[in-house]
Amino acid sequence: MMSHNNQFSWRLNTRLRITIFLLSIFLLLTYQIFTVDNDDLDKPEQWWSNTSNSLESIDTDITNFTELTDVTDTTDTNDITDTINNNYIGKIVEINNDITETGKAVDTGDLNNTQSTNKIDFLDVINKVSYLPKIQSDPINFFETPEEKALRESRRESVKQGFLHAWNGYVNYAWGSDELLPITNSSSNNFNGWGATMVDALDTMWIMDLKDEFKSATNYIANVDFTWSKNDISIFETTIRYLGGLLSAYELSGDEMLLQKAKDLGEAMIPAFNSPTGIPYNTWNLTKGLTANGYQPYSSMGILSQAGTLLLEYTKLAQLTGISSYFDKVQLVTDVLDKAKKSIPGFYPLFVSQTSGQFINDDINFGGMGDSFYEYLIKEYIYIGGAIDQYRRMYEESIDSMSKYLIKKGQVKVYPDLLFLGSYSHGSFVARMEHLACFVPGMLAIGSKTLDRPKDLELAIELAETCFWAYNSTTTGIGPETFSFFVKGEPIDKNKLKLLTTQWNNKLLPYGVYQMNGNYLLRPETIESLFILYRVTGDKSYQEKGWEIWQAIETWCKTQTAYSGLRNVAGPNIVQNDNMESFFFAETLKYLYLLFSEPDVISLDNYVFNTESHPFLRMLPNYN
Ligand code: DMJ
Repeated sequence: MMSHNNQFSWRLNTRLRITIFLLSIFLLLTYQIFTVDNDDLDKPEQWWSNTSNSLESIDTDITNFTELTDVTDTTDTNDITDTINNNYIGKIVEINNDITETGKAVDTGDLNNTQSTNKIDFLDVINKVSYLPKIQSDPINFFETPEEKALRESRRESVKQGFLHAWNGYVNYAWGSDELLPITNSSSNNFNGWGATMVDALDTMWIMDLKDEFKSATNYIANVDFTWSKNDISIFETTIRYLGGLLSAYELSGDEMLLQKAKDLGEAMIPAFNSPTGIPYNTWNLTKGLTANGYQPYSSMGILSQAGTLLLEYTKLAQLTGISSYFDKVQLVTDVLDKAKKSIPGFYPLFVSQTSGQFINDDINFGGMGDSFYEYLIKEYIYIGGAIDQYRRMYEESIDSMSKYLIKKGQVKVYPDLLFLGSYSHGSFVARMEHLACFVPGMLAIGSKTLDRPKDLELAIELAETCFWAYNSTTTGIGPETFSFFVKGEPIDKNKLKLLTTQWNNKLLPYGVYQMNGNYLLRPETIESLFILYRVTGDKSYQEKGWEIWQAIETWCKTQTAYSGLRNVAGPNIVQNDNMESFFFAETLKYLYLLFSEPDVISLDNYVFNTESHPFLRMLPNYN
């Protein structure tokens, strides 16, 4: 036992440590808030490049209104469709037992209690696949003159060269690691060190006809063991980046090794679904999870987007392997979320208990933690050719509520009708929009065509305008991670307004915005929506917008060896963050490349993209 004196000095010590810690945070924040740097605007900088001003360099006179949040956070393949569908239809069999066995070491309660009563049979799903209305605009709308064609192709080539620049940086300095740190030319391993960039980039390389690069990557991947993990892995990130990447690269190339790896990985993650309700744990240790002693995941609080964004990947795995229980796992998650109590129809709160299957809070967001759950409702419906009506119903309810409660006009002088997508917390509207939410216009557009909801397309076009406007309203031409806006009719404090107007005029903040998190993580969402709207409407102005964004990325994010995210998208001194997410290869560059490709390259009428932009072939009716 600890003596009284020891206890006392231990407490004193702890208090002293806490005081020192709080004092350092206070000093650091004071330093950030009161220091201003006026370097020139010419080129991006590395935030640590000058140790004496590294902190102030991310601050400008917008500091008072800017959150300083950390950065933590062709081949024509159409003919492959039939081959794949024909190959696997015969193999659909029930082997549920094998799969639940794997997770038996984990104490997860009585799973039978929560199994869906009206279990949907995967064979039945396959038999009910039907043709859905076309998503892409009539080919005639894509007509171009020879000059327009030449321009488009030169832009596409520019994106391809950008990809090669980034890829070569990865090959030279980070080969085999998850991601390249593009300024220090070192690497990071936040995704279990399986080579996240390599897997995420595979299908983009195939689409760009970079077959040599594709081959060297698959040679490496052939020796990666996807069945173990050093630490806990994120089930969501592993599914969307690795599993999605392997599956789509397999569908495009037909390389059986990739399907085998996808199966290894998909199977290895199955125990994470063995919670009392079937809602997967957010993180899982593949190795410890299989030991006899079992493994206790640290969180019993499921995150909506993480639980709901495994649907496409596991349904595709079921289709390609013939193991229908992969589908059962994810269908059960949908059923639990569908049945859980909600205060507003179609609004699914961000946290859900894996034990009770009920929602924990009432926060609603189409940005972080909510986003891809909604995206997958309509995408699963499209992928399975409308075979399960539940997905249409859930999606339509959500979009109706989103349109009713979360869309507001802002106070942007030159665009008085600009619409913003906010969120909902504790019963009130939150006037804050996220870059992540800029996938919504694309989602609305595909939903509008599929389900004949013309109003959704109008909203999609307006919201895409807002997302592009946010890019266009900063000194770099790149949009912020999040921003808080004034809602139409809301009074603005006169003193604040004076200061804000100066910042708005200098593009330090977008007009009508009073606070922003100026990080840019090389995110794709705005470009994704521009690409989808181009394919849905044939309107070439989306290509112009995408090109402007690509030029801004070239100017501000390019480094000697690759591309880097930014710590601020506005200000006199732009600072790079030495990070290149694997989704830059999977999504940002792919969507840009496709925006400048012929419309039948990865047509939205044949493919559905997973949330990491990995194209999956849609199921076709009567293929057996
Ligand atoms: C990607 O990993 C996926 O698009 C995910 O759904 C959301 N965030 C990133 C890209 O920003």
